[in-house]
Amino acid sequence: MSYNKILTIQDISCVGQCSLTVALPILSACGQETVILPSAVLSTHTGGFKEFTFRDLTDDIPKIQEHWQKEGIKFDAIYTGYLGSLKQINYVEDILDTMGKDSCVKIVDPAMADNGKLYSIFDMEYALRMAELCKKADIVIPNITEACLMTGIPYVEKYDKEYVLRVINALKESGMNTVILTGISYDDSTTGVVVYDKEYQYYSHKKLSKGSHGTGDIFASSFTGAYMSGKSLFDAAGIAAEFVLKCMENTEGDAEHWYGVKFEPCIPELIKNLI
Ligand code: PXL
Repeated sequence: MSYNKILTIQDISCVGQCSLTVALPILSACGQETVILPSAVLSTHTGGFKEFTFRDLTDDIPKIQEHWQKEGIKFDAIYTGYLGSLKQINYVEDILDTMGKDSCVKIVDPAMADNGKLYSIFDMEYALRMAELCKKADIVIPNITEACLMTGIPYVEKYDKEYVLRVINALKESGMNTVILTGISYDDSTTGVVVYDKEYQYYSHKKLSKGSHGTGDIFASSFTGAYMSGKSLFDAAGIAAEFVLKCMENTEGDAEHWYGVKFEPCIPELIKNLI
């Protein structure tokens, strides 16, 4: 299993089991050195809590980058998630351009929308700017809502493989590299992940009746951890999909835990699948 220095850039939602509070433990559990760059600190995530606080750390980003440059710090992988503003995307673009080793793997999860809607603080200008950032990545991990927003293809709830291929082709034609499209479901009992490097591959598994918050971040983090530890794209996507399913099953029926999934007890299972 290879050991890498991975930089992940996303917010800290103090409560809510998403972004950095899942990326850091999951990447560490995958045996990877994890460097964090918090884009903002929020009291909670924005998906259902009211009156959350938001401390924007945009202005700290170039100062932190400059210090790392002085120290000669470079990364084997850079994985970005939820970002707070257009200005942050500009800074992150520069980090992708300058802070990676020659072999650096750049992974961008647009983390801006789900279920046909943008998250509360974003607008279409942000979505289109995010599409530009995605073109700098080796691997992008959108869900179908994010892919539709970035391509202008209307989002629909029911679709077939032809529609999914149209969305992926539009992403690729716009200049994106490997696409991992999450939450792709062709029937009521299964869902899965499409991995499109040079051809269409689909990993499908059982679908639960209800979606959960933060699962996109858990998928992207465990995918990044598995891929950087040496798994193939498709195997890493499968490991991440099974991990997300396990975490959701572990949370099902706990109404008080509406804001995220109880991923921590499932970490040993994730590690087992990496060996
Ligand atoms: O899980 C994505 C995410 C990350 N960070 C914050 C969010 C969300 C989704 O709503 O609000 C702050």
